[in-house]
Amino acid sequence: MKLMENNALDMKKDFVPMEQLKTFRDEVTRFMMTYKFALDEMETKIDILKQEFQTLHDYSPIEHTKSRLKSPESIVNKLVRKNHDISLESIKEHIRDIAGLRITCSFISDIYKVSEMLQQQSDLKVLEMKDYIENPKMNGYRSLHLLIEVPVFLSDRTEHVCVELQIRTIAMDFWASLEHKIFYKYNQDVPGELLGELKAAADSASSLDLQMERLQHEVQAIKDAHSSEEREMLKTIHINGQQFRIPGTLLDILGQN
Ligand code: 0O2
Repeated sequence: MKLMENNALDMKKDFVPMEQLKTFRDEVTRFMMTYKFALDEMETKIDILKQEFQTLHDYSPIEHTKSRLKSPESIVNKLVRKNHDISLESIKEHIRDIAGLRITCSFISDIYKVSEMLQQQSDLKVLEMKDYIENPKMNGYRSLHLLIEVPVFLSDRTEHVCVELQIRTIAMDFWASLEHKIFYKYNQDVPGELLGELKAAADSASSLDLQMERLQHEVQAIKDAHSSEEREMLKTIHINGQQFRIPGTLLDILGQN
């Protein structure tokens, strides 16, 4: 079992020197820290987008975010499952979802808006994109997955760290968390009848998303019509060389129209 390239712990020995253990612990801590920093950076980016949208448009395409670092136990389990070496190099190369960030949006169009905004950021590199909304999984799972490389600037070097981003609607998220729980409850051997019900629930969630999207467009169209009506009702007047936009009805009352 290879734990580290240069400081491999010899598991066959009865005892491992304390110094070697400490060095290993420090290396693992340093390694995991870069993933935490990458997550912090991504969360800040998302928060900026959220605040900017909220301020400028009185609305945000991002409902909420949730981040997690994969536990060392699941990292090792995944390496074993995939038949890879157990070393920091191997983890870096093969486990690309150590840092995970989930963004929940209200509408499907918001998912693509958020993905687009992140892809335009020059310091981020999209390594892979899986669109399970266009192409849902057989079980009904839908979500947009992006694998993003984030530069993390440390005191003595820059690390390029992978973050797995899952962007989904509230309905998609509701379904995925329930499906995940059921999967684990049945130890991954879910009865066929339940799988059928889950697929039907995924279809309902998908219809709900489409219906909400249509409603949102209708509400937006009404809002746009209102604001253009309001704009039309405003009249321009000039006082002391300055231009003012005043409601026409107010000017009527003042006898200025
Ligand atoms: P966890 O505990 O959420 O991290 P990979 O296994 O990551 O190397 P894969 O399977 O091609 O490669 O990755 P993919 O398709 O991008 O999916 C990775 C993650 O998406 C999963 O991580 C889940 O979080 C989520 N996911 C994918 N398919 C499903 C699904 O059918 N149901 C649910 N509920 N979630 C799904 P992990 O590592 O499986 O788990």
